[in-house]
Amino acid sequence: MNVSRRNFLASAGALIATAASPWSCARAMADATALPRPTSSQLLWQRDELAMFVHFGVNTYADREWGLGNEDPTIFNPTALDARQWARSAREAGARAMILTAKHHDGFCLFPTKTTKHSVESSPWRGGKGDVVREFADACRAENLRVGLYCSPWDRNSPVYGGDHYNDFYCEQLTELLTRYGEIHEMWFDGANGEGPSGKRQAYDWPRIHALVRKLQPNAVMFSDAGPDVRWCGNEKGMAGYPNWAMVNPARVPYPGADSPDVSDALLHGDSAGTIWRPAEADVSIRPGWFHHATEDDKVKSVEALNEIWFNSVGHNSKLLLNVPPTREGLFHENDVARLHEWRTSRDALFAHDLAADKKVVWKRTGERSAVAEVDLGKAQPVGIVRLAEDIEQGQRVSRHVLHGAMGSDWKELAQGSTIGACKLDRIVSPQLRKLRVTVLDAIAPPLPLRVAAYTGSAV
Ligand code: FUL
Repeated sequence: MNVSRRNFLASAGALIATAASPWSCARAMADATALPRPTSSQLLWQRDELAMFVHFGVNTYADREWGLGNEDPTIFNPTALDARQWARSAREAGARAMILTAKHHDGFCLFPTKTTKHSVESSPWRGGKGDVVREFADACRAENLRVGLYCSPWDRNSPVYGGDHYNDFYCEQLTELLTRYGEIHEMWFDGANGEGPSGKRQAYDWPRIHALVRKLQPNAVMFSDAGPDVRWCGNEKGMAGYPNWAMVNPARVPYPGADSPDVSDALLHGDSAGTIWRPAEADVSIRPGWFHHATEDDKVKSVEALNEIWFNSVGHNSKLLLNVPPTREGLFHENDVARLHEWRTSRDALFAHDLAADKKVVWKRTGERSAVAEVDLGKAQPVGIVRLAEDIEQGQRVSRHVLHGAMGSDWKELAQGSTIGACKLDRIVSPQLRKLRVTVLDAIAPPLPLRVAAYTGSAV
């Protein structure tokens, strides 16, 4: 098994802590007209902020994280599957998209397929006539969520895996998934890659796979460690790096299956000099595992832990993909549903009222790559969270900034930072404040007016 990604995952936590200094020296000024910019699909994707991940399949019944590929398909038998319950919980938690594991590494397909018998058709569920992907897609649309699908390139069941025909087999599965279920917003390509049943590893034909997705679903974004549209944030803790640029240097982030050098820095931080817009997606499970295990029912992450993840993912210019795994019944567990509700209530309280919403942000360029934004909140009040945003449609520019607050003319430093991008959240400790000032100290292209929001930030 290729363990390179696994080893990398293990070390990712440490890497976050020792990330390159955010104050590292400024790059040469970029040509603003040549700055990478997001496509409309990437913009839509990022503005969702939160998507829900759903890991479900034979692993749910075998009580495993990685199936071996030889699981008996008859073990798949949800007694009360209700995709609408998943979608409702996701929407109520504030998610705007949901991604299902249509096929995990074990090769079992949650949809009927011409490519293999290793699917729901060979299970007793709905008499072998069921289609989880169909129920999932319908439920997402009913709850106003965008639909995303995960189809593992690594397949431990397929007899053709590791040979010339696997790319045909995989492209046929993708064609089924991308032509039957309406508009797909995100296609998720996992980075884990090991041997199939023949003992061989597979060389994936990524150019062919990407061209197929583009042809069948031109508005979908494709995720993998290396994109092409959305990159992995470099760990499975939901913690984006900081600084975090939406741009990358494509030569530094190889596609899944390729033997990768140490790509941690490139994934965690992106690259201020990168030539491609490829923002980071931060994935994490609400429980220790990606699949449901009854032994983890009391290990659902706390509201505090989820908020910490929020500040380090969405608050670090990333999108958050939070996994909630259905049980053997085919339902989100009541503990997870309750926690999602509590978390939503907490976030609503934290971000209830933007104290700067109707206030003018006075913006002044102070140099080629520096500027100041100042906002008067009208009266002294407690401020616990400041949210900054660049107009990323014009590219990401700010590389160093500092936040000050004042009651009158006595400015106190509240926070320092590097990148801003689509969203930078700072939790600040201050007595009451009347004014906020953001000083852009450096940027890779002339900085553009920032959006500034301020919240009392008291959680319930
Ligand atoms: C990893 C996989 O190996 C896990 O099982 C899970 O699907 C996670 C999201 O990605 O690479």
